Amino acid sequence: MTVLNRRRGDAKTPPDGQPNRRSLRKVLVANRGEIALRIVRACRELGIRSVAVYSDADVHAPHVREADEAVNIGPAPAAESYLRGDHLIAVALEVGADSIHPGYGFLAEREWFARAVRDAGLVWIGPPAEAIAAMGSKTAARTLAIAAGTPVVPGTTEPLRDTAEALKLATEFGFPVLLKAAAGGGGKGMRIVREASEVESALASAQREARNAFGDDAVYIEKYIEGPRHVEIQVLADSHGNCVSLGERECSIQRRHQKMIEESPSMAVTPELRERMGAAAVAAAKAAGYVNAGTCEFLLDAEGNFYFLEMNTRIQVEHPVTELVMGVDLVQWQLRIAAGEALTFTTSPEPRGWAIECRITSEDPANGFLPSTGRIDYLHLPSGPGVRWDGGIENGSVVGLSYDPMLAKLIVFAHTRELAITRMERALRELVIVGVETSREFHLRVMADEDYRAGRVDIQWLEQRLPKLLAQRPPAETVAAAAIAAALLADRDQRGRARTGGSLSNGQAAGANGKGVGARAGADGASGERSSSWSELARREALRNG
Ligand code: MV4
Repeated sequence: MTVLNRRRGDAKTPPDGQPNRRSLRKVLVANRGEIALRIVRACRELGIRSVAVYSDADVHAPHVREADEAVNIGPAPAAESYLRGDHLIAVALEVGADSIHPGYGFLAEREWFARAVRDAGLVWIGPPAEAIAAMGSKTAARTLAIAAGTPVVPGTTEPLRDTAEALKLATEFGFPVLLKAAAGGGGKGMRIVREASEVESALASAQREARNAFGDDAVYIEKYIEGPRHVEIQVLADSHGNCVSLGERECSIQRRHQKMIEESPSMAVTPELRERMGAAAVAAAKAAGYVNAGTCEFLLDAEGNFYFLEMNTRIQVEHPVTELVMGVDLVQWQLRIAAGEALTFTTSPEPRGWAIECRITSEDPANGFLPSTGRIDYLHLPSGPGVRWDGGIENGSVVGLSYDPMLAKLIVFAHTRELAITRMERALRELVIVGVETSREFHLRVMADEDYRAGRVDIQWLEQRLPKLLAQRPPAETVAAAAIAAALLADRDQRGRARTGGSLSNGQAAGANGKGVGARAGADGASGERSSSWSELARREALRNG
């Protein structure tokens, strides 16, 4: 294509020898939702222009409004919009962007995209394509880690040839073993094997699943580690050879390989262990020629042994907990590193205080975490001391099924873990989302759980605990709030304004402090007349149902 208005960054080196950060002038943000907004905000703080892209489903999305410019990139399905790398590069060149930030998901860890961005003369705000490729193959990543002296789970670095070889190795490592897809991630193509008789069928099904999911049936074998925690180490590496670790994140609270709650630091990590895990992560990153922000995932067993699993070559969803306890803006650093700046610190900071993140998703925990859709009819965000909201929704946002159900992240920061939990409970109570089911109530129950409060968690904890968590009766306030939500929507429907579609039936478990909704409705409504009758209706409805 013909490239018009193409502007390159000056990339001048000022007298102090530091490349000028203004060598990034305009960033195309190749993502949506909360992370797109997070990147737009970092750009604004650094004086860099931002260009949002949006599908037809995201015309009114906050990231579109907050960016300096925005370009429509096609229909709602990601395959026809956010995943069209060739088109995104063409758009970047057309609008005179000098760089692309991929966020997480979508194209963030596609080697070919990182390469194509670079080949188009644009700056890729992420690690080199070669590092993405090296870490993309789990067996190649293991080979790198071993060479770097980073501990890995006992196992192979070559794909299994056949059942006989698998049997021989399983016997050598001892059952149980885990078969894993070399191209894997997210648990696909993974099989636990507890005895010799299961090896043949487990290998066949792991290979079949790997071929279907990744177009590559290579499967390797590891000793299965029982009941570990998932602890990951954040690293930042610049293009001048500096690489630092930024402490750990405890990510054990997950369901079906989807993290739900993360925190930093981890209860299970002592300063001495942090230093060793940090050094191991930095060694693995250096072996991969890593530059920019990245994360090494480890399993940490009950005896304090840690094993490298894989490296995520992107900014991660849960990066804010690290930002809060380390006092480092990771997304700003991604931009500054891509602009050629050197890190201004070369030793790891000590974590200060405690941070917890809850992922607010449009899923219904009471209904098998079924994705919920609808219009956000009412949104009230928590605030006050130590509260951060990284969100991609607002009043009126329509939540569909085209994208990931994560709507936002609620992150809190406090002096101690106990105070952080209390603060998270307080913030979750302030949060009101009416129109779609969300994970809010689920998070409140975890915060109240005695195992969670004691820090007694591992990667199996949540799935084992779910029946107990879900069996609880909803607190009275939730029932009252559901009544209020129903009343608010009924009132609006009655007035024939802002038709709410299917959200009336959806609004049921929208919950929060019932009194609060009623009181706030008065301040939020467009006219005094309407809002006073809202709160009146809501109050009567709550009294009737309570
Ligand atoms: C393991 C493991 C136990 N032993 N490897 C899951 C996805 C992929 N990232 C690696 N995974 C695991 N690898 C050995 N040798 C347990 C898991 C695992 C897991 C890891 C991290 C977070 C959640 C998990 C849930 C189930 C299994």
